[in-house]
Amino acid sequence: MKEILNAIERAAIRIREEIDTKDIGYSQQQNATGDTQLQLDIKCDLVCEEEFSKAATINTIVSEEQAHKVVMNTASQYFVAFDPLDGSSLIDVNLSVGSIFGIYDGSFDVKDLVAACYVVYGPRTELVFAYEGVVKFYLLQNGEFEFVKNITLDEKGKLTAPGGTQQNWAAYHKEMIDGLFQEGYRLRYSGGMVPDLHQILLKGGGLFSYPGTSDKPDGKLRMLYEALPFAFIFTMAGGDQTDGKNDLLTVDAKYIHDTTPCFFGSKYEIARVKDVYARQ
Ligand code: AHM
Ligand code: MG
Repeated sequence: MKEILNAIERAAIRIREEIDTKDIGYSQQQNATGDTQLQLDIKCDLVCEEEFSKAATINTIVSEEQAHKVVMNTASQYFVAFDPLDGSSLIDVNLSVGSIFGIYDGSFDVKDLVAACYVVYGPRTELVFAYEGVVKFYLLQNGEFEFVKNITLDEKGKLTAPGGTQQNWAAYHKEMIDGLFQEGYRLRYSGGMVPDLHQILLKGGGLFSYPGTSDKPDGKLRMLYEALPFAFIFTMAGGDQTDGKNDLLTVDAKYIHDTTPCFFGSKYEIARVKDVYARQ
C-alpha cells in the first residue's frame, strides 16, 4: 500500500507541474464516455500510468481516460482505478481540479475496495488518503507530503452541493434540496467533485448530490474511480453515502465506466436522502 501511495504522490507532483505550466487546449480525441479530452487529460493519464507501472504490487489499472483495463503484473495484488484529472473542464477558468484513486485488493469488485485517495490541485496541493482512517497531507515546496490532520465528519453539516441539471431533477429531489435550503444550508458548487467534496469533508459535513435525472437516469459520476472512492472516504470519516436506494459500497459496476446516482454527506443529510428516496 505504501508503494501505491508513493506512486500517487509522485504522479500528483508531476500533474501539479503540468497544470501550472502546460498547454490547456483540446485534443482531437474522446474518452470512453465520449468527453473530448484536453491535452492535459491525456498527459495526466500517461503520468499516472507511468508512475503506477513502477509499483510492482499493482496488477491492473483502469483510467477514466482509457477505454480498457491495462494489465501490469498478473501475479500482483492491487487493482487501481483512477480519474487522473477530474473536473478538467474547469482548468480554463482556473478553478480547482483533482485526481481520484480507488485501490482494490484482488479485483475491481466493490467488496475488494480497501483504500481510496484524492488530490486537490487548488491554491495548494492537498492529498487525502483513506486506509486506516482518513488523513490529510499537503505538498511542501521540497516535494514532500506533510501530515496535516485526521478528517472526521460532524453528525450534521451546513453546506450543500447539488449536482445535475435542475430542469431534469425529479420533483421529490428538488423538494428535498429546497428543504435543506429552508433549513439554512448554504450553496457550495464549483462543478469539480474533488474540491466540492473536499470542502464538505473539511467544513464538518453537508450533502453533495449527483442524482439520476430524466436525461441521465444513472447519473454522471463513474463508479470505480469517482463514486466508490468517495463513498469509501465519507464512510470512513464517519459520514454516510447512498445511491438513493443502496449503500454505494454494496453495488458492483457491470462495466468499468458505469455511472451511478450518488449522495455523500454527514449522517443527518444522508438519512434524509434515504428517507425521501425510499418513499418513491
Ligand atoms: P469529468 O470527470 O469529465 O471531469 O466530470 C466529472 C465532474 C465532477 O467533478 C463534477 O462533480 C461533475 O462532473 C460536474 O458535472 P456538472 O457539470 O453536470 O455539474
Ligand atoms: Mg472525472
